[in-house]
Amino acid sequence: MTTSPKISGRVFSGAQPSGNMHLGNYLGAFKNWARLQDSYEALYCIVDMHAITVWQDPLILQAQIREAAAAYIASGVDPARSILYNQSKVAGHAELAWIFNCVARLGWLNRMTQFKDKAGKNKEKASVGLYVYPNLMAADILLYKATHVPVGEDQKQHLELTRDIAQKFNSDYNADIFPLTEPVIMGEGARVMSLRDGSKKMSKSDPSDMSRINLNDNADTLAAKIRKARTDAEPLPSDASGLQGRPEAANLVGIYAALMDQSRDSVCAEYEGQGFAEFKKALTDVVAAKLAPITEEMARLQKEPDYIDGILLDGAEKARVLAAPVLAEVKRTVGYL
Ligand code: AQP
Repeated sequence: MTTSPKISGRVFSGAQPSGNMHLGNYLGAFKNWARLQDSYEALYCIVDMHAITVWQDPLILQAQIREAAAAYIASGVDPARSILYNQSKVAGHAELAWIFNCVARLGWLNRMTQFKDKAGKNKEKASVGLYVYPNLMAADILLYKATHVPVGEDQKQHLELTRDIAQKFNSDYNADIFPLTEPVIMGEGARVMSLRDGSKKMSKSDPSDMSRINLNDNADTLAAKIRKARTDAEPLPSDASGLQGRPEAANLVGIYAALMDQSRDSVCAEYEGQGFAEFKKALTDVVAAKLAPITEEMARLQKEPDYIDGILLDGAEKARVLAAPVLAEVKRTVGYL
C-alpha cells in the first residue's frame, strides 16, 4: 500500500522559453521544483506568453518550449505528480492578467527593477507587454490561488507585487478570494551570477555564451567556460566571510556549494588556501558530474517531440480544470454577467 505525501499547499512556478536553459535556472528553480513536488501540489509552467514580451522567432520559440519541457523533466519534475504545461494553452492566464491590469497601479509598475534592466536606455521602444509582465505573473500565480512560489532572489520584487495585487483586489471588491502567496527562496543557488561579471546574474539573454553554463553544454564546453571564468588572484578563504567584496570568487564557491548541497563555509574550509586554478578543476568535475545526466536526458527527450507535446496537452487540461472555478469566481465578483 502506498501512503500519499503530506500536502502543505499549492506551488506555482515557471520559466521563460526564451533561450538556452542554464545552470542558474537549474539551481535557482528546477532543482527546487523537483523537491517541492513531495510536499506540495505543484504546477510548473513554461511561460511562453512572457517570452514574447521581447521578440522571439516563432520556429525557434517552438523548439525552446520543448527544450524547456525537457529541461524540467530531466531536472526531476515528474509529469505524473506535477502539472507541466505551457501558459498559452490556458486562456485564463490572459483573462485574469487583463483584470489585474485594471487593479495594479502605474506607480507600482514604475518601481519594477527588472523592467528597467530589460528595457535599458531605450524604454520608449520596449513592448507594453514587458511593462505589464508583473501583472501577468500575478495572474499566473493567483489563477490557481497558489500558496507558495519558489523564486530566485531576482523575482522577489515581482512576488511582492503579486501580493499587493491580491490584497487590492480583495479590498476593492470586499472579497476574500486571493491568498497572500509566500515566496520559497531556497539554498545557495538562489542567485547564480554571470561567469564573466559577478555583478550580473547568469541569464539566457546575455549575448556572451561564455557568461553561462547551458544545460545542454557538453563536458568540453563547460570545462572551457569554467577555466575562463573571471576570478581574482587571492586564494580561497577559510570561511565564506572572506568572499565579501569578491563577487566572482563568491559565485564559483556558491555554485559548488549549491550543486553539492553544502554551505559556502564548508566549501571554503575544504579548499582553504588553494588558488582558483585548482578550485576550478574541482568545480569542473562537480558541474560535469551533476549536469551530465540532465544533459543526456534532455537530448533523449528532445528526440521525442510528440511525447513532450502530449505531456504539455495533458498538463494544460489539468490546469484548466483548476483555473475554471477561480476565474468564474473572479468574473462574478467584478460584475461580469
Ligand atoms: N542566475 C540565476 N540564478 C538563480 N535563479 C535564476 N533564475 C533565472 N536566472 C537565475 C530562476 O529561474 C526561473 C526561471 O527564470 P526565467 O527564465 O523565467 O526568467 P529570468 O529570471 O528572466 O531568467 P533569465 O535567464 O535571465 O532569462 P532572460 O534572459 O530571458 O530574461 C526563475 O525562478 C528565476 O528566478
